[in-house]
Amino acid sequence: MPKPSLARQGFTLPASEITPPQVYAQRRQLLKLAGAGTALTTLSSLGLQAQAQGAAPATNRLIGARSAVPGAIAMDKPTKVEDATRYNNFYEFGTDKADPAQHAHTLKTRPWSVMVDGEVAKPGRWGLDDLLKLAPMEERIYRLRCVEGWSMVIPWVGYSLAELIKRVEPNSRAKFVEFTTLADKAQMPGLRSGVLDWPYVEGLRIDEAMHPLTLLAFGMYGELLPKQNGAPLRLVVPWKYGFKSAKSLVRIRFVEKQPVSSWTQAAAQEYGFYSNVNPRVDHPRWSQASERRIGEDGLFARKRPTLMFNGYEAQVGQLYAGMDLKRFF
Ligand SMILES: Nc1nc2c(c(=O)[nH]1)N[C@H]1C(S)=C(S)[C@@H](COP(=O)(O)O)O[C@H]1N2
Ligand SMILES: [Mo]
Repeated sequence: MPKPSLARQGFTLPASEITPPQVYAQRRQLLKLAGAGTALTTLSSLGLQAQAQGAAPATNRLIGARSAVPGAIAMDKPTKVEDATRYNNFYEFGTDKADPAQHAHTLKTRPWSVMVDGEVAKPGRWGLDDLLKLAPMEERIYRLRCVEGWSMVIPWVGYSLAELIKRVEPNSRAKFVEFTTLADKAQMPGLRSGVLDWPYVEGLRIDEAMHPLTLLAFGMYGELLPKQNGAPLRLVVPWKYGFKSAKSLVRIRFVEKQPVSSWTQAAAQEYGFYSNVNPRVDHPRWSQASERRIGEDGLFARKRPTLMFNGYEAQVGQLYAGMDLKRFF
């Protein structure tokens, strides 16, 4: 194979803008070795060229620096990546846990953009590449507790949603944030079912959305998000039941009135707006006092006590001071 020129390998591209420093350094090292005539693959350099042209990167790597946000690194053992990518809730691809891994390959994640609008000084449409370089990528190891009674521990890669919110300058009428996710029948076979009103909509109070633990995630386990986990970007709100963590976001809207989430719309008695993880407020049809950690103790064991605010009480308890959490469930 002829040796490509340095320029063709991407040396002249300003890749440091979109690539985390460690990865960038590793790529440069690879490129040097390739230039020196070794048999190393040029996948990395092809990736740089593809990214510069706005196409999908040839590498899935997405590395984040360990987050310094208080509470961002759970000490629990991370769930096996095989479990986190094969046991999913993503109803747009079917309601069985195995459906998303099987069907989400039809999701087209590029080109992708997110409309950020409503009560802000700077509304606009954000392209995925601009979002990827908006703030430094961090690794956050969060517990995720599904309302169904199971939990996982996932090393996400992303940055605080607050980074984006600050840039669009919400005005004084922006009391809540509404999140809307993709609903495209051509890509999502689950939309044929009426289990929810599509698109999937979720909401947060503005102070919840601004909390540093509220994550805009682009990756997990050191790679871009798998489609079944909500590629190319999703919300992760670790102290709330998993359904608040909306996948494959297409719109973030700042509003004055409390949004109606898809789950509240479907069953208001069962899924309130707040949806904070709370072992003392049972779901009308089952207890929320304990949970089964996926990958532990056999499939039907439910032995871990569920923690108030999923274990994030020290960080987020103040947001709900004085509120009756049985009423605002
Ligand atoms: N768009 C969309 N987002 C969604 C869902 C969904 O069905 N559609 N399911 C939610 C639920 S109930 C949970 S528990 C988490 C699961 O995320 P994971 O599959 O990455 O673990 O995604 C949430 N986000
Ligand atoms: Mo869930």
